[in-house]
Formats: sequence, C-alpha cells, structure tokens
Amino acid sequence: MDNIVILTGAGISAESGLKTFRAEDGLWEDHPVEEVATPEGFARDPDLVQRFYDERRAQVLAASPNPAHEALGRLDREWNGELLIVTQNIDNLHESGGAQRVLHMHGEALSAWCRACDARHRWEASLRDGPPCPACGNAAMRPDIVWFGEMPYQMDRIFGALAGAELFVSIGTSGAVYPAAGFVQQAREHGARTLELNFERSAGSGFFDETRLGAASALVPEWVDEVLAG
Ligand code: BV8
Repeated sequence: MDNIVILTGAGISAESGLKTFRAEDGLWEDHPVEEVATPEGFARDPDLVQRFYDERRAQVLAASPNPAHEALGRLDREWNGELLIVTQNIDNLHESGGAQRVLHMHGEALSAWCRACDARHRWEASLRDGPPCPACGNAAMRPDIVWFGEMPYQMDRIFGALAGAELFVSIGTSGAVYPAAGFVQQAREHGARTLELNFERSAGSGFFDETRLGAASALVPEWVDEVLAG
C-alpha cells in the first residue's frame, strides 16, 4: 500500500476544544446554519456572519493541536508514499501538529478573501469592521470559507487523489455534508480499502471495510503506529 487519502472533520479537533457541528452543544445550535454559513445569510446580515467567524477565528488561534493532529504530522514526516489529508475543518491544527500535505476543502478561518479583487490573505484579526484589503484597499473582505451552496475548493485535486488511493481513512466526521460524505464511495469504486475512526458510527459507516469507535486522540496515534510499522 503506497497511497493514503485521509478525510478529517470536526471530531479530530474536538479534544482541542473546538466545537463540532452536530453535538447537542454544537456550533449550529447557537446560530441556525442558514443564518451564518450561506451566501444568503451573509447578504442578509453580514455583521452577524462576520461576528460568528471573528469568534471562530479567535478560538482557532487559542487552540492547540491534540495527539491526533500530532500523529498525522508524524505520519506526514515519515510516510514515504503518497499522502493527502483532505480536511473539512477551517482550523489550522493539522499544520500546527506538523502535517504539510493538507487540503482545506471548506476554506480556512485564518484566511480572508477580498470580493473586490479576489485576493486572499492570511488574516488573524477581525473582519467585522471592514478592514481595507491589503491588495486593493477596498473594505470588501469576507471569511475565506466555503458556505452551503458554494463549490468546495480543489475538487479536481481531491477526485484525482481518491482515484489513486489504496487506503481511505475517515476521521471525526459525521458524514452529513456532501460532497465530502461521498468520498468513501468514490474511493471504494477505485478499489481502495476504507477505514473509519470516529466516536460513533457515522451516516456512511456502512461503506467502510472497518470502523473503529473511540476518541481520535487515542485511535489516530494507534493507527499511525500500525501504518508506520508496515
Ligand atoms: C456543494 C464550513 C455543489 C463552514 C461547511 C441534499 C442532499 C445532499 C446534499 C445536499 C442536499 N442539499 C444541499 C446539499 C449540498 C450541501 C449539503 O451537503 N448539505 C447537507 C446539510 C445535506 N453541501 C454543500 O452545499 C457543499 N457544496 O454541494 O456544492 C458541489 C457538489 C459537488 C462538487 C462540487 C460542488 C458545501 C458544503 C460546505 C459547507 N461548509 N463548513 C464552517 O465551518 O463554518 S460544512 C461543515 O459541516 C464542516 O466543514 C463539515 O463539512 C460538515 C460536517 O461536519 P463534521 O466535520 O462531520 O462535524 P460533525 O459535528 O457533523 O461530526 C463530528 C463527528 O466527530 C461526529 O460523528 C462525532 O461523533 C465525532 N467526534 C466528536 N468528538 C470526537 C469525534 N470523533 C473522534 N474523537 C472525538 N473526540
């Protein structure tokens, strides 16, 4: 086996203190998803949406990687084959944990996107009070996040990776949102083995050859040890 594709979701960052989406105390509870994670919601109330993402940006900056992120960082350093970590998460904890081959298909909390000139900038401060875009000076920056109804980033690259994957591993995701939730089926169609590491069985558990239930901070280091031991 030489080519691994990993999909991660909010569950891998839960033990770093970042809220997941569908737990009872989940993110969406405070704000209905259509208010904060859709272009329509942003058009209707930009200040609410900017405040929501300002809060998330600050939480991301205050969070630290947990043993699951660090184990994937070790895998990235030591695995000589192909590897791609496709994350649905907008935090930067995979990178802080040492991983480099990371693709943020739903964007990043620490990135701002200018609607006037299309430039993207690393951004750690607030966007709420309309700071000028460093490239064009317009006060037109939005969170660089893929909202519902928007095209996820780098889909061609992801589909290409899934076509070549020999092992597809899903970590900490409920399998509730597409197209990410469909990746396991695409990997299977191309002959990959499939493994799910999650707290509970997800909506797509039936598509996995193997499901291991537990906390990511325990399951992921154990699995990485297995893979690196050959
Ligand atoms: C698109 C950024 C076209 C925002 C996010 C009807 C049917 C099918 C699809 C649709 C439909 N109607 C509309 C759609 C499309 C829609 C969709 O799927 N809707 C759903 C609600 C039905 N999708 C879209 O709009 C997407 N765009 O389709 O464009 C297209 C199609 C194909 C190809 C190209 C273009 C865009 C969706 C992106 C939305 N943005 N995030 C932000 O973060 O604010 S979605 C957001 O929720 C996440 O990014 C993630 O993708 C998604 C799911 O969240 P999870 O990460 O899975 O987290 P969750 O809380 O759900 O689960 C956590 C899991 O971890 C749980 O299972 C839990 O048990 C486990 N866990 C918890 N703690 C731990 C743990 N596991 C281990 N250890 C722990 N400690």
